[in-house]
Amino acid sequence: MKAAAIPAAVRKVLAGQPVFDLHTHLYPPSFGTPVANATGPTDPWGMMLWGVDELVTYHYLVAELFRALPRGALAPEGFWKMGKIEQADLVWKTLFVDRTPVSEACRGVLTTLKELGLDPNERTLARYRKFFAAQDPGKHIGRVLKLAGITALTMTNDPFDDNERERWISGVARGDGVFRAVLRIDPLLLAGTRAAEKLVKWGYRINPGDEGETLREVRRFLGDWIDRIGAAYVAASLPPGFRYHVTDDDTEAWVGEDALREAVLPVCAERNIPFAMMIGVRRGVNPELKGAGDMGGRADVASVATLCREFPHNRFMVTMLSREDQHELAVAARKFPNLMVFGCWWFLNNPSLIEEITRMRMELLGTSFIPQHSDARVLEQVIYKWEHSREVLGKVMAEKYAGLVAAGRRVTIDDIRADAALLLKDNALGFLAG
Ligand code: HDL
Ligand code: ZN
Repeated sequence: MKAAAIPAAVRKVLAGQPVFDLHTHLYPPSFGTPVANATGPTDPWGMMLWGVDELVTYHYLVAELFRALPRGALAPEGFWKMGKIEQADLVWKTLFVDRTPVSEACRGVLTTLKELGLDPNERTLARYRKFFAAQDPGKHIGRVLKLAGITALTMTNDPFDDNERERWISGVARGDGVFRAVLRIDPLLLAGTRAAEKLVKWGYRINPGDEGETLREVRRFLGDWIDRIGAAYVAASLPPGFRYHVTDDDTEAWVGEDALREAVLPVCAERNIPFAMMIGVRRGVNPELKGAGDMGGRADVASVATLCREFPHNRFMVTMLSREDQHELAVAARKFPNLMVFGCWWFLNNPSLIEEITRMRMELLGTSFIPQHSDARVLEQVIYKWEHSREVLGKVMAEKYAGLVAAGRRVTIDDIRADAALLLKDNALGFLAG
């Protein structure tokens, strides 16, 4: 292929390459939807978030709202007391009308509206609301996933969340071939006492006086839920202070170390599924902002390396929140084939950082990494998150192919197709399969 033809070929191949979205907070209609719509009643705690009011009140935009409002004009608690419609109207006016929506989260809403055939220049949400109110959730999901080019994705399924747990226990919630389940276990590692109280309530024998029995019961709990939901993998988000150093002078024993070593990793190995660690989140630095109140911090890549070395029969998927940790993590992945680096997580999911990180990863790891996940919380976000990421990935791939041509290596359309399939789907599916 002529070098000049490569960029366009890459763009075309990526646009047509189906994606497996490795981490989202999306759910099918069986999990309930809080929006009154053409086909169903409202379910106030429904988990399938979709439509323009959810898009516009995404917690990324809530954080940006409070930076744009005049200081003192509205306290967060006043915002939380508003209804969803009122909140969305305020966000739209403040960030999209009174100001130029140049942030990535704002641009994302506009890309999504455009791809759905709506005019992103409306001064109010009225026309958008009319469009979404006329959609049937099931059909709308199909259309949105097609626009995003997603053939399957994983949910985030947290048995410690009573709302979600009840939906599984009652049998209404279920994963399927498109919405794959993932067992999310943060409280087990981060809030052992609270988790133990819940496990006892659910019938697991947690006995502070008998660690062996307790760990056996934690393993039983994990196995029960992996089987109940058909988990593709087990996941936890971890703070910057997460450490795992199995050394004689280990002075940095970390809260969840026993549960991790004696329960989570043995069960994942036994079930032949990966454990995903999303490391570096500092929760609630501004609790007034609720879901918008988290930030990140530098974490410890040596702990990831120790786990990969100490548990060669486990597979680890790792994403880290700090830009400064990305290079060290990619180097760690060079040392351990049982370590799969994935995504540009949360505050890294911006074009400038996706480009920097993807370029660095491709230079160190070739095509043996998973460049992106959407982390979408609202259904339609996958449209922009994947459109924007494909654009950046394509730019980096074309640049690397140009380097190959300069080195005398021919690049064919089959090369591009094979690489796109690995990066957007097959690396993830292959790592999940074992
Ligand atoms: O813990 C997580 O899974 C994070 O992705 C959080 O959900 C975060 O709030 C988020 O939405 N990131 O995009
Ligand atoms: Zn997430």
